[in-house]
Amino acid sequence: MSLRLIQGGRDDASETGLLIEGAAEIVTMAGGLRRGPAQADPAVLVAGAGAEGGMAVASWQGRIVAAGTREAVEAEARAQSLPVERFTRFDARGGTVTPGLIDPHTHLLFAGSRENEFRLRQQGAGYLEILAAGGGILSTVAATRAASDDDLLAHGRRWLTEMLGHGVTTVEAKSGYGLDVATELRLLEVAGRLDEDGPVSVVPTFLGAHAVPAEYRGRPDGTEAYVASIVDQQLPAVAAQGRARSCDVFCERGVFSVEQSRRILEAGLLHGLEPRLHADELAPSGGAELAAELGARSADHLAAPSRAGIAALAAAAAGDRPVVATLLPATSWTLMADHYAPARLLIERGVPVALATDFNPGTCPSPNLPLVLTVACLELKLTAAEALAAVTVNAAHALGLGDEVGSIEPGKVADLVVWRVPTYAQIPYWAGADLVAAVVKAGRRVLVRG
Ligand code: IZC
Ligand code: ZN
Repeated sequence: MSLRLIQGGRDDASETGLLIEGAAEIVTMAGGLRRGPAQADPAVLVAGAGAEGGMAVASWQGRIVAAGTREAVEAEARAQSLPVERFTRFDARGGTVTPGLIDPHTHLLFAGSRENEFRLRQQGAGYLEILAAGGGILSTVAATRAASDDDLLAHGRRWLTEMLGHGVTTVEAKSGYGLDVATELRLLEVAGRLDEDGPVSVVPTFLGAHAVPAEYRGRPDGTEAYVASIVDQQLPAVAAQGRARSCDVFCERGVFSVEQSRRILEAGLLHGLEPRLHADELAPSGGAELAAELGARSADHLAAPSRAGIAALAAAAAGDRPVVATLLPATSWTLMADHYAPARLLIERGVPVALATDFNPGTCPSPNLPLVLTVACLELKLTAAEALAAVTVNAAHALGLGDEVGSIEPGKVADLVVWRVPTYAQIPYWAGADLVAAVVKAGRRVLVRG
């Protein structure tokens, strides 16, 4: 492939100032969290007739200075006494510039693969049936426990590089394939090291409550005993380590109950970890209701929420601490589900919607976030603008990073993608295509198509 990965690029002084020019459109996503009708507002700047130099974005020392016509952006930089003549220039060649994409729900770190389940599902096997038989998450846990830190780091680098190639500059990464103190800590440590290495930002989440591990399963009180071990052993160790920002639970009938999930998430809160949930992925399980009750940052999946769950999220959205509904339609697609998350209803009820890959070896073996946009448009009936808001500004809010990333506004981190299409509406349209011309991370070009 002809993409050039510029590793590091950190001490290139010429990139202290960067001016991207010649864009046909700049999707700024300015204006904060999107909900209701605003989900469809990309706050786009379009080159009018006679805008010589097209549309431009400038950044200085990693932060956005201005976006607009090239003339206006240069004038703003000068007004701030910045040496705009010495800025590195990058020609967007009539393409589209968006904020760097944010993937707010992945299980980035694991070992092995599960193509056998792919086949079993074609033959009609259900997700929880495969798990109960010791497959699914449990097979990945066995492989992950056996992997070395170096294996996990190499795996993480491989997939982060691929995500970057699809325009992704920030990725949430859950633990959850260790299910014991030592391996959960290892996974969070590897996620933290990948973040330090860059260029993609990695946000670690603790997911000890992903499944009940094999060693607890034979016991009559196995699930309760495992929940106690999360609360008494895993959470204190995770908090002491300091890598994870939030605590997640797979709250689903047949996995962890609402009551068990509440206990774990409340214990996490006491350790300073924000709650987020796998909610109602397979069946209405009270996950959406619990997310609203706890004021979670996000309720994820929601492929099968109850009416009461949707009402609870709508009520939270009307308040000052909305729960972001992070939908994962590529998972429903992989599971060959007959129902998808009620995205239109959520938007109608004012619930902010984000989208993520759910990248994992079982239910979404794809790291391609733009492809998720395509599935969201076709199956969730989102518009291109709604879908793009869902992987930029709303995804940033789902991770608690809304003040830093997710939009092109003065002062925010300059995470940008230059796309080889003249309008954002083509991003979900060219399904599975390789559309990225360049990626900028904190004002530095980290990927450029040669
Ligand atoms: O490995 O199956 N749903 N967790 C909850 C997953 C899917 C990932 C997996
Ligand atoms: Zn997940």
